[in-house]
Amino acid sequence: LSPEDLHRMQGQLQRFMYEYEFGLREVETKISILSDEFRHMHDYNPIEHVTSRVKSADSITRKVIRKGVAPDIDSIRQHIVDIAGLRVTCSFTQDVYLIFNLLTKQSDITVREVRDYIATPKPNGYKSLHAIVEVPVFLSTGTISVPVEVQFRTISMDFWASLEHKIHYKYDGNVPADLVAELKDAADAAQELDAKMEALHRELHGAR
Ligand code: 0O2
Repeated sequence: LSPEDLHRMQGQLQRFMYEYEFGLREVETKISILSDEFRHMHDYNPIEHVTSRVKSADSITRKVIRKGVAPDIDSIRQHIVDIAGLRVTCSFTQDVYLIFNLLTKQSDITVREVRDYIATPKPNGYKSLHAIVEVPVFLSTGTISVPVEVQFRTISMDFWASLEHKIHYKYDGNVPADLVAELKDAADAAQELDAKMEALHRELHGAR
């Protein structure tokens, strides 16, 4: 590769990553507006906290290899749809669906895919509502449509997932069977807690 080729590739890669960064900012703004509206104009904010990240080049490469995607920018753009990711943690399960609906019904949002791991949890106990949404980003060169993965979950689902992720990482994916079973028990306990807390919350709001 000539220095010019390298320079061109570097520019392409930089532009590629910025596009996801911009898409992420658009969706983040939408969630943050909803959060502020609930906080200031209603008596209750269903959004507890929001985190976001653009997948690292290292992590994109691992996923490209794992999924057998051709290593060129167009194929990666088409097949790796969680390069921009947002995690919205809500108070209760009903809030998860409320915020999901409020985001996905916005007229500039296109829903590309929904995976409801709350209705159908993964065998290990993982629960979350995932949506791949496409958002327009208005650049000087024209409008692009950027996919963003939004994960919606409750505090207890988030607590469970972050511990499970650490354990999964520590054992490099080969988690011992007894730990897997304990994690599944913990997921069931988290679900029970969610149901109890939500019932209390409904009572409180009913009383008002
Ligand atoms: P990271 O580091 O969070 O980005 P596919 O291979 O397409 O069937 P894919 O793309 O992994 O599945 O999609 P899926 O199953 O919807 O999961 C996407 C993301 O959800 C993961 O991203 C995790 O963030 C989260 N997730 C899914 N399953 C689990 C789980 O069992 N435990 C935990 N803790 N998180 C989970 P990445 O890319 O794996 O990782």
